[in-house]
Amino acid sequence: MSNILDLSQEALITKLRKGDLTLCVVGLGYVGLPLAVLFAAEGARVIGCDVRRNIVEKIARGESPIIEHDITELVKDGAKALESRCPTCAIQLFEVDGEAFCPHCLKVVEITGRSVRLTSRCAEVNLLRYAKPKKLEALLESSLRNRTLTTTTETTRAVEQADAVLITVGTPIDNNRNPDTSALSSACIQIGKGLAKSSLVILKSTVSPGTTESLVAPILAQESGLTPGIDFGLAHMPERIKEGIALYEFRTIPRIVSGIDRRSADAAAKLFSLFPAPIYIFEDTKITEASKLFENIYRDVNIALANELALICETLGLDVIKVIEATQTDPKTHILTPGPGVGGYCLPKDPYYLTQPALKKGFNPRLIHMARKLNDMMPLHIVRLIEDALKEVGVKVNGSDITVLGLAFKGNSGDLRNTPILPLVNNLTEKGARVSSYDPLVDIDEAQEYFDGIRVANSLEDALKDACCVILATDHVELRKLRIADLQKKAENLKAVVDARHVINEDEVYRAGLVFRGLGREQSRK
Ligand code: SAJ
Repeated sequence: MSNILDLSQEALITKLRKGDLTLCVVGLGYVGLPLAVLFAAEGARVIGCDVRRNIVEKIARGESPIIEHDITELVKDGAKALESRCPTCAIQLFEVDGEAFCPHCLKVVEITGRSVRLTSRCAEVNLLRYAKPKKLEALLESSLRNRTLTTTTETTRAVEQADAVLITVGTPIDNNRNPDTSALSSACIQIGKGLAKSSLVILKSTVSPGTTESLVAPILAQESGLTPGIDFGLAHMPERIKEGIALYEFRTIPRIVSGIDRRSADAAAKLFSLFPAPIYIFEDTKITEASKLFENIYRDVNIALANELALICETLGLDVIKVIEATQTDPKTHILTPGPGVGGYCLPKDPYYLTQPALKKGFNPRLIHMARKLNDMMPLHIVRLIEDALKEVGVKVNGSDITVLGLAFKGNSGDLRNTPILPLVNNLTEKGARVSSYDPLVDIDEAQEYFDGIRVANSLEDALKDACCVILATDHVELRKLRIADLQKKAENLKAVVDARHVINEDEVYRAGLVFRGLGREQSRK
């Protein structure tokens, strides 16, 4: 084994590409798996570890449990990378045939001077992306074939061979919203037992400030009998990638890193210099730990602001998206998009990794908790819009047939974790509605298990056949392209349409003689 802590950047990268360094990635989830595959694709010897045997076996067969497209492929298809960034997700914009678009939001962007305006129009070019094979699976398959990537459930045995260990396990919250670091602690025990002298451990999981020094370092030291900072390196480098564009963002998004000493931080920065993204080194692990939490809190609070503005617009008879589009022409103002709630693995729980330690020390954060509450009540607000629409057509929720289109927690993802559509649907079924659903991107069996009180159809036709009311709940490209005439053809009893994602043109709905309700829009034209 090499002493990865003292290699020059050039020597480290050369060894890595030649397969002379072994990396262990502990936790093969939405961050760990694409990261393991990308390192392996660059030639590194990677051992992916996970305690979930079914996931390890699935990956070993070349099946990726997650969908990731490589948008750098767009460039190969003739797209031009622009200098401007998307005002909503900050990703670099691209242009094809004179049309600028955000490859993450999948919307057309208008750029005029310093003003970058994300429109609600769907970018045609994204069909290119969807026509391609699942890129992560292609990379995974070649890494397995070349044996640059292997997988195991035996973390300690894998770590014994590793020059560097990347920890990418989940850090959830418990029922009292306190950070639950049990998975992290047990990963550290397994890692500590196999940790070799002169190796480097990089914590990538999102954690409360102080965790690297006060939880990870002592466990690793106790289990290995080695001294952190002397016998092995320990760094913290939070991950900023977004699901769906992880392969692109791993290479391009700026990173921050810190270590329990400068040598650890430097070694981690050298390892990640394999990717072209800039890396900023900070002196204290608490800074990078807290910074990751600031980023996600900023996003959650910004979405809560957008949601509150949407509620105000409904009251005043304004269209919130039209107002936000106007506001975005000011380069200093970036308001996110209102929606039926905030889901996914990170945003609903990360704020508590900062606020709970503050609460324990006597400070009660108000704004951050208020934003969480507001975002959490959005699914019930959508139910109110549904009830209101049904009332206008003289139908009671109890006994009505409602079809929900889109179940995933966000557009163009098949991920159901913490999806706000679950409380929305549960509330409708509690009120006696018969709910059918369709989502082109989720795994049907998984969705049926998750949404056990409703019917998860395997086609749009099947989901719509009895619908009296249709809810647009997730803004997948496929759903954004739906026309009201199509819906009416497939749902003969259709009376009302409720749009929680601002994907429907309400004039079309009214022209079709249907009742419409939309989040953040003028309510009823009666
Ligand atoms: N949402 C809105 N309006 C918006 C944006 C999002 O309602 O304008 C909703 C989505 O529908 C979804 C939820 O918020 O339900 C979260 O979606 P997201 O795209 O904002 O975030 P994630 O969970 O996919 O990823 C976030 C990102 N964090 C930030 O942008 C600060 C990502 O960069 C992080 O790496 C990730 O959390 C993480 O792992 O922490």
